[in-house]
This record gives sequence, structure tokens and C-alpha cells, in this order.
Amino acid sequence: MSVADTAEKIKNMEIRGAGKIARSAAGALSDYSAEIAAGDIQLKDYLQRMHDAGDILKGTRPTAVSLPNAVNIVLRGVDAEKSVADADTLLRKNASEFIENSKLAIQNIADIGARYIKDGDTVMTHCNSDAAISCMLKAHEQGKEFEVFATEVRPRNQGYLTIKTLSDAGIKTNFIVDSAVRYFMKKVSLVITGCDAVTVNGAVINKIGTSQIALCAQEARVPFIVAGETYKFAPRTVMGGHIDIEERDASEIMPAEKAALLKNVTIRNPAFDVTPAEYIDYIITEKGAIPPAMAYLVIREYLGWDIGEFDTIRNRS
Ligand code: RI2
Repeated sequence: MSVADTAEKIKNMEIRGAGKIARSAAGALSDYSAEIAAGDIQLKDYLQRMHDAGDILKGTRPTAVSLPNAVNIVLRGVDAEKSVADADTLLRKNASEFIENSKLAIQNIADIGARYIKDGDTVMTHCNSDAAISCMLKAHEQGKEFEVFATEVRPRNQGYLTIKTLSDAGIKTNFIVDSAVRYFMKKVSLVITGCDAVTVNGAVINKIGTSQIALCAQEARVPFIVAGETYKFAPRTVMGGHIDIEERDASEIMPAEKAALLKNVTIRNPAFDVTPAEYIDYIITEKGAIPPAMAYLVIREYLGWDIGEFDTIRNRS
């Protein structure tokens, strides 16, 4: 798919989920590289166009760190190549490795996460996370008997995708509105969510509503675990950078004609919130379950200092 089409689909959430947007950005950069490298192009122009394409993709949704991390991983080392052919080969190798590794990561997370689910458990989840759902599907495959409470996830209703997947797999699932979380928490033995970003202090940024679920879980002494690949950790936060919380269009909440009748109302639509580390028991990554306080080590060991998120100034003359 072209970079422009991919960017548009990520923006309008036809492609959504932190992992999927990262893989589709990697795929779009790979296709674009193959296309322009096949033409008559100078190395300098090739690099400029690839970085510009990366910037377009990074600019589509601001919160999920998987997206800039994926773009930076795909572009890693490309500026040092001496020919367009070599740069294109490296870029496409980076992209296919990233896509492959990110799929393998989900399988590892599933294996680890499934161990937290026991016979007789009631698991609550929020939004639609491949990483979190993979843990439930794996536990089900292993023959464990448990049921799930899944939230609706206003305003985009990603909860429907979750209950469809769980129901198709044969997992007994309860569908609840977002505001029913505390009411049902006393029946829940474990909460599992995904994540869009993890900061160096172990805070998790995930779909709006996650932090109040974590608060309810803590009040009820219910373990709260997060499933997330290492490329969702945010290197920029080591250097004092912040994660911007995306605020989406008000029309997702109320049709514009209806909103226009309300003269003194501002409709706010933040897509994500921040759950502090103290509400999180474990983050399940493909490298193992870590306490959130270990986020720095994940950034250092698995993303490396050369990922590019530290240094946005590109040195290409
Ligand atoms: P996976 C989603 O964001 C949700 O917040 C979900 O928890 C997170 O991405 C991770 O999803 P959105 O794109 O990568 O629905 O685990 O705004 O699939």
C-alpha cells in the first residue's frame, strides 16, 4: 500500500491498534523504497524522500510509540549506505525483520501471559489489543476455563472487535459499558490490557478509560497486567520527552449537527490516558514479564540508544 493511503487509513483508524499501525508503516516504507529505488534517483534524493515518508507516517497518530519506533527501526543504518541499491536492500530487510519480529513477539507474549490465567478466573479487558487478546486465546487453547468481561470502549467501540474474536474462539464473554467496570470488578480475578506506549518511569499509556479500570482493580485488590511488545516502550522519555495524548474529533462522540445546538458545550475526546506504574503489577513483553519499574532496562537493552528517538536532528547533507 502507498505511504499516502497507509497514512490516511492510520489517521482515520481503518488501520488501528499500536502493533498493526507499526507493521503497516513498516510495510508502506518498504514498498515505497522498492518503488523509488527502481527509478532513476540519486542517493541524496532517495534518502530525503524516505525520511519524508517516515515523517508523514509518524505524524498520523501522536500517541502510540510503536509508530515512530517502527519507522526509526526501518530507517536504521540506511543513511550510511553508499548507493541507492544498498540503501533499499537494507531498508527492506529492516522492514521485513521488524514485521516478522513483531508477530513473533505476540506469540511469546501469549505464551507468557497465558500463565497468569487460571481455571475459574474472570478476566477483564479494555479496548482491542492483539497482545492482550493473544494471552486469553492461548490460555483457552491450553484448555483453561475462564470467562471475560470486555468493555464497550466509547466512542469507537473497539470492544465489539474484542468480543467477536473471543466469542468466535469459544470463550464465554460478558460485554459491558465502560461505566460498569467498578460494578463488576468484584467478580474479576485479573485485568489484562494492551498498551500504546510505556514511559521510562513505567507508566502505561493506553485507551482512554484504562487508568480508571486500574484504579478500580487496585481498590478491589485485583492484579492488573499489561501486554506490550518492547517496541512500545518510549526511548524519548529517557531524555525528558513526553508522550502526546491524541485528542480526536468531537464528531466521534456526537454528530456535528447535534453538537451545534449546544452553545455552551465543548466536547472533549482524548483517545488515551496514563496509568501510573504503581497501579500495574507486570508488563508482559516478548522478553518476559517485568515490573513497570524496569522500563528503563527494556529501553536500554532492547531498543538501544541508536533508535533515533533521542536525536530527531537528521544529519544528511
Ligand atoms: P495492540 C489501541 O489503540 C488500544 O489502545 C490497544 O490497547 C492498543 O492500541 C494496543 O493494541 P487504538 O488504535 O498493539 O484503538 O496490542 O486507538 O493490538
